[in-house]
Amino acid sequence: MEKLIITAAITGAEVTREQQPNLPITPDEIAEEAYRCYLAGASIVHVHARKPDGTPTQDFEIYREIKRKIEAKCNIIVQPSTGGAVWHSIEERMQPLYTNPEMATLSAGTCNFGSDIFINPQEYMERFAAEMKKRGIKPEIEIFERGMIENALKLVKKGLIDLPLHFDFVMGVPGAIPATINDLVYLVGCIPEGSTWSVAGIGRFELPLALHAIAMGGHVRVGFEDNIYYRKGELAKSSAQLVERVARISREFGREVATPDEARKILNINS
Ligand code: KMH
Ligand code: ZN
Repeated sequence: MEKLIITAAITGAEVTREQQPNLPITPDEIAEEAYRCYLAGASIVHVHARKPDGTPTQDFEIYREIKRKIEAKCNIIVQPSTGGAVWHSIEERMQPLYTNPEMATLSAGTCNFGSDIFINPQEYMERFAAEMKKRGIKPEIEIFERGMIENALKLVKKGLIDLPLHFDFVMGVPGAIPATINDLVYLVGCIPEGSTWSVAGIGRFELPLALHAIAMGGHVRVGFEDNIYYRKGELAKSSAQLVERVARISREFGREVATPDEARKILNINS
């Protein structure tokens, strides 16, 4: 089986310090945690920027500083968010692309997001995709609902993204696709042959879905953006602790963990 790519989603836009005291917020904290996740076995770090007071921001300068600081420490793939927070404008959400990362997220449709709406109409998807294509950035297609796979295929037809695609199934967001094994198997069956995929299970679904992805030949995303607990009632010490557990289980299962350069090969990222 292909080596396992572990993505560490270390900050997100929603989690607060009140909920998770070890949440990295400043560029220094984010870079330090990205490095710890790299040492624990992550080959991609999914990043969201925050202002010093913890407010989510899509500010270009902050993303550039985060990227520079992570790259000074290790060769992990830096994957900024174009999703931002639900209230960010398209212009704000585009900003991290201007730092020319190797990879970035591209959410493939609109969905409920708790009591909010995560808005991704056709125009947004096309603008993100076109900018990524222009800059040679590998999109990670974020799938929160089944129909979003069709939206991604439409972008392929329009020549805005290229096969093979890499999908991330974000499962268990309240109001979007539930985090069941049946739903995961169904989604995997709906993507084009030759695609790669990872799964990000939200909250208590993170670990069971990760275990299934390891066995199914998919890849895994863990970290405070998706889940702040190590086990029921016990906060995780860090996202690196969550990465370390998945790496350990995968190796025990007989599936080695990919280095960043191996992940680049698997994902067809030419750097
Ligand atoms: N924070 C969510 C509204 C992404 O990073 O691309 C969107 C999100 C997806 O986290
Ligand atoms: Zn995100």
